[in-house]
Amino acid sequence: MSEVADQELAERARKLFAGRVEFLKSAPSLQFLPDPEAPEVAFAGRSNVGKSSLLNALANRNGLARTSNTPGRTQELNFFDVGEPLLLRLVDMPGYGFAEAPKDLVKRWRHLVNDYLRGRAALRRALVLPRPQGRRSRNDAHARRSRGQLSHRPHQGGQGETIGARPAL
Ligand SMILES: Nc1nc2c(ncn2[C@@H]2O[C@H](COP(=O)(O)OP(=O)(O)OP(=O)(O)O)[C@@H](O)[C@H]2O)c(=O)[nH]1
Ligand SMILES: [Mg+2]
Repeated sequence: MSEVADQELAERARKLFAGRVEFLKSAPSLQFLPDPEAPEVAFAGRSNVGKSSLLNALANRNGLARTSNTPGRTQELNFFDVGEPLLLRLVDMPGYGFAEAPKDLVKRWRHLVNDYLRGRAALRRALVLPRPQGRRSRNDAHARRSRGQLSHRPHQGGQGETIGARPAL
Protein backbone atom coordinates (compact mmCIF):
# COMPACT_ATOMS: atom_id res chain seq x y z
CA MET A 1 0.00 0.00 0.00
CA SER A 2 1.29 3.50 -0.88
CA GLU A 3 2.34 5.98 1.79
CA VAL A 4 -0.56 8.30 0.85
CA ALA A 5 -3.10 5.47 1.22
CA ASP A 6 -1.52 4.58 4.58
CA GLN A 7 -1.84 8.18 5.75
CA GLU A 8 -5.48 8.33 4.63
CA LEU A 9 -6.24 5.13 6.51
CA ALA A 10 -4.47 6.42 9.62
CA GLU A 11 -6.48 9.65 9.44
CA ARG A 12 -9.75 7.73 9.05
CA ALA A 13 -8.84 5.57 12.04
CA ARG A 14 -7.92 8.64 14.10
CA LYS A 15 -11.27 10.26 13.32
CA LEU A 16 -13.15 7.04 14.01
CA PHE A 17 -11.61 6.59 17.46
CA ALA A 18 -11.98 10.31 18.27
CA GLY A 19 -15.74 9.79 17.86
CA ARG A 20 -18.14 7.41 19.55
CA VAL A 21 -16.55 4.49 21.40
CA GLU A 22 -19.06 3.25 23.91
CA PHE A 23 -19.56 0.26 26.18
CA LEU A 24 -22.50 -1.78 24.90
CA LYS A 25 -22.82 -4.83 27.14
CA SER A 26 -21.11 -7.72 28.90
CA ALA A 27 -21.88 -11.30 27.93
CA PRO A 28 -21.18 -13.83 30.72
CA SER A 29 -22.27 -16.62 28.35
CA LEU A 30 -23.05 -17.04 24.67
CA GLN A 31 -26.80 -16.54 25.14
CA PHE A 32 -26.08 -12.91 26.09
CA LEU A 33 -24.14 -12.03 22.93
CA PRO A 34 -25.50 -8.90 21.22
CA ASP A 35 -27.23 -9.18 17.86
CA PRO A 36 -24.52 -9.30 15.21
CA GLU A 37 -25.07 -5.79 13.82
CA ALA A 38 -21.45 -4.93 13.01
CA PRO A 39 -18.11 -6.63 12.34
CA GLU A 40 -16.34 -7.55 15.57
CA VAL A 41 -12.64 -7.38 16.47
CA ALA A 42 -11.68 -9.24 19.65
CA PHE A 43 -8.64 -9.02 21.94
CA ALA A 44 -7.27 -12.38 23.07
CA GLY A 45 -4.22 -13.37 25.09
CA ARG A 46 -2.96 -14.42 28.45
CA SER A 47 -4.39 -12.89 31.62
CA ASN A 48 -2.72 -9.59 32.55
CA VAL A 49 -0.99 -9.20 29.18
CA GLY A 50 -2.69 -5.84 28.59
CA LYS A 51 -5.75 -6.59 26.41
CA SER A 52 -8.03 -4.11 28.19
CA SER A 53 -5.25 -1.50 28.33
CA LEU A 54 -4.68 -1.84 24.59
CA LEU A 55 -8.37 -1.29 23.91
CA ASN A 56 -8.28 1.86 26.08
CA ALA A 57 -5.15 3.11 24.31
CA LEU A 58 -6.75 2.53 20.91
CA ALA A 59 -9.89 4.40 21.97
CA ASN A 60 -7.79 7.03 23.78
CA ARG A 61 -10.05 6.67 26.83
CA ASN A 62 -8.69 5.47 30.15
CA GLY A 63 -11.17 3.42 32.13
CA LEU A 64 -13.37 2.45 29.20
CA ALA A 65 -12.33 -1.20 29.62
CA ARG A 66 -11.47 -2.03 33.24
CA THR A 67 -7.86 -2.92 33.92
CA SER A 68 -6.06 -4.23 36.99
CA ASN A 69 -2.70 -5.45 38.25
CA THR A 70 -4.47 -8.65 39.27
CA PRO A 71 -4.70 -11.24 36.49
CA GLY A 72 -8.28 -12.30 35.82
CA ARG A 73 -9.83 -8.81 35.81
CA THR A 74 -11.91 -9.21 32.65
CA GLN A 75 -14.37 -12.03 33.31
CA GLU A 76 -16.95 -11.68 30.53
CA LEU A 77 -17.03 -10.79 26.85
CA ASN A 78 -17.30 -6.99 26.89
CA PHE A 79 -18.61 -5.31 23.74
CA PHE A 80 -17.80 -1.72 22.73
CA ASP A 81 -19.53 0.08 19.87
CA VAL A 82 -17.32 2.18 17.61
CA GLY A 83 -18.60 4.82 15.19
CA GLU A 84 -21.78 6.80 14.68
CA PRO A 85 -23.42 5.19 12.77
CA LEU A 86 -22.06 1.94 14.19
CA LEU A 87 -19.06 0.76 12.14
CA LEU A 88 -17.51 -1.99 14.25
CA ARG A 89 -17.44 -3.57 17.69
CA LEU A 90 -14.40 -4.19 19.85
CA VAL A 91 -14.59 -7.16 22.19
CA ASP A 92 -12.50 -7.33 25.35
CA MET A 93 -12.20 -10.94 26.46
CA PRO A 94 -11.10 -12.79 29.59
CA GLY A 95 -7.50 -13.97 29.45
CA TYR A 96 -6.25 -17.50 29.65
CA GLY A 97 -3.36 -18.93 31.61
CA PHE A 98 -2.90 -17.97 35.22
CA ALA A 99 -5.63 -15.88 36.80
CA GLU A 100 -6.37 -15.19 40.45
CA ALA A 101 -9.75 -16.92 40.40
CA PRO A 102 -11.12 -20.40 41.21
CA LYS A 103 -10.18 -23.08 38.69
CA ASP A 104 -13.68 -23.88 37.47
CA LEU A 105 -14.37 -20.19 36.90
CA VAL A 106 -11.19 -19.89 34.80
CA LYS A 107 -12.27 -23.01 32.89
CA ARG A 108 -15.66 -21.43 32.22
CA TRP A 109 -14.00 -18.30 30.80
CA ARG A 110 -11.79 -20.47 28.60
CA HIS A 111 -14.80 -22.26 27.15
CA LEU A 112 -16.66 -18.98 26.62
CA VAL A 113 -13.70 -17.47 24.74
CA ASN A 114 -13.06 -20.58 22.67
CA ASP A 115 -16.74 -20.99 21.72
CA TYR A 116 -16.92 -17.34 20.73
CA LEU A 117 -13.69 -17.52 18.69
CA ARG A 118 -14.78 -20.71 17.01
CA GLY A 119 -18.31 -19.82 16.06
CA ARG A 120 -19.09 -16.10 15.99
CA ALA A 121 -20.07 -15.12 12.44
CA ALA A 122 -19.62 -11.39 13.12
CA LEU A 123 -16.03 -11.86 14.35
CA ARG A 124 -13.68 -10.61 11.62
CA ARG A 125 -10.39 -10.49 13.48
CA ALA A 126 -9.03 -11.82 16.76
CA LEU A 127 -5.92 -9.96 17.90
CA VAL A 128 -3.77 -12.34 19.94
CA LEU A 129 -1.44 -10.40 22.26
CA PRO A 130 1.81 -12.24 22.89
CA ARG A 131 3.42 -12.55 26.28
CA PRO A 132 5.90 -9.69 26.90
CA GLN A 133 8.92 -11.90 26.38
CA GLY A 134 7.51 -12.75 22.96
CA ARG A 135 7.26 -16.48 23.54
CA ARG A 136 4.00 -18.12 22.55
CA SER A 137 2.26 -20.25 25.12
CA ARG A 138 0.30 -23.41 24.32
CA ASN A 139 -2.86 -21.37 24.88
CA ASP A 140 -1.85 -18.78 22.26
CA ALA A 141 -1.55 -21.66 19.81
CA HIS A 142 -4.90 -23.00 20.96
CA ALA A 143 -6.59 -19.62 20.39
CA ARG A 144 -5.25 -19.70 16.83
CA ARG A 145 -6.51 -23.22 16.23
CA SER A 146 -9.96 -22.31 17.58
CA ARG A 147 -10.20 -19.71 14.90
CA GLY A 148 -9.27 -22.14 12.15
CA GLN A 149 -6.35 -20.05 10.92
CA LEU A 150 -8.23 -18.54 7.99
CA SER A 151 -6.30 -15.49 6.75
CA HIS A 152 -3.99 -15.78 9.73
CA ARG A 153 -1.00 -13.49 9.44
CA PRO A 154 1.59 -12.13 11.85
CA HIS A 155 1.58 -8.43 12.71
CA GLN A 156 4.36 -6.32 11.32
CA GLY A 157 7.43 -6.81 13.47
CA GLY A 158 6.14 -10.16 14.67
CA GLN A 159 4.44 -8.64 17.73
CA GLY A 160 1.07 -10.34 18.12
CA GLU A 161 -1.07 -11.54 15.29
CA THR A 162 -4.49 -11.33 13.79
CA ILE A 163 -6.71 -14.28 13.01
CA GLY A 164 -9.40 -14.08 10.39
CA ALA A 165 -13.05 -14.96 10.32
CA ARG A 166 -15.02 -18.21 10.48
CA PRO A 167 -18.78 -18.14 10.98
CA ALA A 168 -21.62 -19.77 12.96
CA LEU A 169 -22.96 -18.08 16.18
N1 LIG B 1 4.48 -1.71 31.61
C1 LIG B 1 3.33 -1.90 30.98
N2 LIG B 1 2.28 -2.28 31.71
C2 LIG B 1 1.11 -2.47 31.05
C3 LIG B 1 0.98 -2.30 29.64
N3 LIG B 1 -0.30 -2.60 29.29
C4 LIG B 1 -0.92 -2.93 30.44
N4 LIG B 1 -0.08 -2.84 31.50
C5 LIG B 1 -0.41 -3.12 32.90
O1 LIG B 1 -0.62 -4.52 33.01
C6 LIG B 1 -1.68 -4.79 33.95
C7 LIG B 1 -2.75 -5.65 33.28
O2 LIG B 1 -3.38 -4.90 32.25
P1 LIG B 1 -4.84 -5.28 31.72
O3 LIG B 1 -5.06 -4.39 30.56
O4 LIG B 1 -5.81 -5.28 32.84
O5 LIG B 1 -4.58 -6.77 31.25
P2 LIG B 1 -5.63 -7.82 30.63
O6 LIG B 1 -4.89 -8.61 29.59
O7 LIG B 1 -6.85 -7.12 30.20
O8 LIG B 1 -5.88 -8.75 31.89
P3 LIG B 1 -7.14 -9.69 32.24
O9 LIG B 1 -8.37 -8.89 32.04
O10 LIG B 1 -6.91 -10.03 33.68
O11 LIG B 1 -7.04 -10.88 31.33
C8 LIG B 1 -2.21 -3.44 34.40
O12 LIG B 1 -1.62 -3.14 35.65
C9 LIG B 1 -1.71 -2.48 33.33
O13 LIG B 1 -1.51 -1.17 33.84
C10 LIG B 1 2.14 -1.90 28.91
O14 LIG B 1 2.14 -1.75 27.69
N5 LIG B 1 3.28 -1.72 29.63
MG1 LIG C 1 -8.78 -7.34 30.78
